[in-house]
Amino acid sequence: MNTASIQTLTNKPANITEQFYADVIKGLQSTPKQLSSKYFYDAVGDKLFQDLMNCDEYYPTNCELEIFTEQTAEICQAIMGNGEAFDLIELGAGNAMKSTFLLKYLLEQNADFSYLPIDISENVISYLNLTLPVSLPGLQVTGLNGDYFNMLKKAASLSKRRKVVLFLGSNVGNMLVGDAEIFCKQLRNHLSKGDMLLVGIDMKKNPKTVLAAYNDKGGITKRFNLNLLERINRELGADFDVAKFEHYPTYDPETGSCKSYLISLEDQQVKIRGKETICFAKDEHIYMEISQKYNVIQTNQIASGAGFKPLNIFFDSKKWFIDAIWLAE
Ligand code: AVI
Repeated sequence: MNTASIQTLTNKPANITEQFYADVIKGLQSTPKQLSSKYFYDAVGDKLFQDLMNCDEYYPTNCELEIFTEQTAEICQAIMGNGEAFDLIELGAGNAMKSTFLLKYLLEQNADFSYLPIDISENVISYLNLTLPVSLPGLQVTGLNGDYFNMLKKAASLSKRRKVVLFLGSNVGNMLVGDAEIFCKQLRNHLSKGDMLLVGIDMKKNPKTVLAAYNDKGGITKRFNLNLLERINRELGADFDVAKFEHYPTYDPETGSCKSYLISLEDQQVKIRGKETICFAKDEHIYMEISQKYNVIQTNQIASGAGFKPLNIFFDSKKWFIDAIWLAE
């Protein structure tokens, strides 16, 4: 039996907690107040996001899963190109549930490739290192623990093979449109001509469907947002009373912008590390997250603007979600 080759390369910023503290203070001292959704994902947040992906209203995961299970061969043919060896790099790999369908098919086809999952969470990379050898014997895995662009540089230094980057799950939607454009340009700058990006993007659709996904009846999204306040309590010694904040999701069908806020239910003060005092007025909001929705024309424009040629688009059966393949020009 083949065994997977595993390697983990760590590049953790020296003081993650201090960066978290600085970002939180800066965000809560801004007008309007804001917190970065990248901090949603501690151990509790990871678990809540898993629950969210399994809840009825949160459709993006199932839509993308349908694309990956129903169109595996077509996607793999597109990324294999002329059969030249390649590195399959996944940004924010998580549990690699969707990419596992591709990995399995590529192994069955004897494709010459390595899998390099990149994740900011050391837990995630350890989890992949533990589970992938069991589920996919023979897979060459090099887990890269760190931020996307530093780890892409690392990947480029490890091999000169063609790169195929996966950026799934509509993570690009968690950026403002302008930031997504800049991000795609930066991504292109870390790639070479002929490399590919396979990107999952959530489409504009009936506004009620979108809003329900970010306002599930079981209250998981609410807890997911409030968990960031609890994380600030846990890790930065703050005294948020989460019962005094309400989850408020919005969706604007004109712009495709779906935003989540927490609303202060009363005038209140919160202390962080016993030294910073943040004052909230009743009904004041904290901007928590954007989950931007697009149409195909917009996504093609982002691709061309960033130096990619849109090659293929794979839709789910409802046409609610796409996985697009862009070729670096
Ligand atoms: C990770 N990201 C694509 C999710 C989304 O849909 O924006 C995060 C999320 N936030 C609330 N629900 C899910």
